[in-house]
Amino acid sequence: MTDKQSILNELENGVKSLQPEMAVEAARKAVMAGVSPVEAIENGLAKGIREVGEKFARKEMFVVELIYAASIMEEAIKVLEPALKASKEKRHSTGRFVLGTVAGDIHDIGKNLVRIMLEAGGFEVFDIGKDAPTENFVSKAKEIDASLVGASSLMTTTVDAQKDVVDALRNAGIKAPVMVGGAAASDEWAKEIGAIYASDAGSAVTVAKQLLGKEV
Ligand code: B1M
Repeated sequence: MTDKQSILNELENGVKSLQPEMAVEAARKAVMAGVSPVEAIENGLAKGIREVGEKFARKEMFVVELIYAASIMEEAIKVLEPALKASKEKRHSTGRFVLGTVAGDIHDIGKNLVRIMLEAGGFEVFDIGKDAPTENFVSKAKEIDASLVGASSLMTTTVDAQKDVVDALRNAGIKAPVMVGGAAASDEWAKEIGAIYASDAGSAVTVAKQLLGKEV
């Protein structure tokens, strides 16, 4: 097995077998070995947390274990974050992006990755946090004259709040394109509510740049 593959396996296993030392140490190894931080997250840590999510859904894991696995993933991401930010060096402002997780939803690991990648891509990101009331998307977009607004939702029970965000922005006369993402969103859903879908943090940057007519 290649070094890279064994590091990715350790990242995945550290999260899914609830071993923080393994995940954090593997993140350090990934940085030392020059493994792309995006790959370390997507093909390592995120694979582990999704497996935890599946076990949770099958009632093979408790919510405390889900919370613990998420905290392990966050610790390992902290180790990867400097490499992630350095992976793209453009520092001029590509656009002003309001980003949040919709009302009722406290999942923010994916949203935070989107923020990091957008910042690395040169966007000024105004992160309004998780469980963000719809009005906050509108007020922040007005305040900063946003070029784009992004709403993350991980749950089927909160995905409708993405539509609320689009509707509230349009009612307030704000024309900035709205990007939606997260496990509960899809391309079809985005089209239905007048938004644009991005499936992961990398494509969020590509899609955002395309929307603003910037070089990808
Ligand atoms: Co919970 N949770 N969770 N959870 N959790 C899910 C979403 C669930 C699918 C698990 C399951 O049952 N299989 C399920 C939802 C079911 C449904 O849809 N109805 C669920 C549930 C039920 C819950 C609770 C209700 C559990 C409970 O308390 N009984 C509760 C929710 C409370 C609430 O929000 N009000 C809850 C809580 C939690 C934790 C706090 C323990 C933790 C979150 C910690 C945190 O975020 N700080 C957690 C976790 C970790 C998950 C799973 C396992 C993993 C989510 C994650 O971080 N993935 C999740 C299962 C799953 O998603 N398969 C699950 C890794 C992350 C990198 O991926 O977030 O998809 P993701 O982000 C990606 C893309 O989606 C995309 O880019 C990211 C990076 O590539 N993306 C965007 C995300 N946002 C984007 C925005 C964009 C563009 C792209 O533009 C704006």
